Amino acid sequence: MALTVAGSDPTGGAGLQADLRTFKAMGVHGLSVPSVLTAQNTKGVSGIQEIPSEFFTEQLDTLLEDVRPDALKTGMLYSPEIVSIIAEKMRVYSLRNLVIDPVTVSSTGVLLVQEGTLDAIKNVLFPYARVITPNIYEASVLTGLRVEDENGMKEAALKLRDHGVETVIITGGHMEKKALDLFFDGEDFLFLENDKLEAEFHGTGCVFSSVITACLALDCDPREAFAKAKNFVWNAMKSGVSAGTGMKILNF
Ligand code: PXL
Repeated sequence: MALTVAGSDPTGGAGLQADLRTFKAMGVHGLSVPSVLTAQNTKGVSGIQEIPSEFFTEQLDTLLEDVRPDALKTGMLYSPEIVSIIAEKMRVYSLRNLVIDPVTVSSTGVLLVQEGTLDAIKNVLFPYARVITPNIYEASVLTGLRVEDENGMKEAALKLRDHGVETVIITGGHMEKKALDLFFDGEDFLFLENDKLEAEFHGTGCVFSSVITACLALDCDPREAFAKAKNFVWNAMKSGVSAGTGMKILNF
């Protein structure tokens, strides 16, 4: 069983709905706790409504008192308060196999976090993480480095791992020309590359981190999970569909 703590995306292309679809495709039962709701379509996000923190806490406590996930992931968290609550529950329920996708902006450029949220994720939640999956933009914001090429990715991975994270995966799908992802577990740097696909896609980061979470729930190691996720997302992008008139969503 895998748990996603993430934002709702009504299109199903990203967020909690995409995470649950991915868990299902990986053969893992999906648990879910929404942290925030969005109003959006394939063209963009028009509104954000946070879940009140008391009710967010109640959702987590009620679930976790009874059900134990084998792995969990976080997606859009929105506020520093929500981040602290998750860190506390990691401790109280001795949860393991946490994957953090430090969601910052939507594919259309809308800011998906309140001020201070990314710092809270870095300082309060990273120490509990088995795997983190920032893209190059998020890696830049988190480290203060300009992450634009292979060397920048390596430097950022080293710096990010210092926050107590076991494995850092930086996704480079937003780089020019190639889609290059970096895995770093403190010992080996491992790059995986694919050709870049032309269309604009929504939800690639969510699906990527969900495959990793499902793999960890199934007892794979992070390196195996990385290769699986890269392949899964590539295939799902190649058969991507247009649900509306905006960005394509992954199909799997
Ligand atoms: O892709 C990042 C993301 C994550 N979670 C939610 C989103 C988005 C992008 O729009 O809406 C809920």
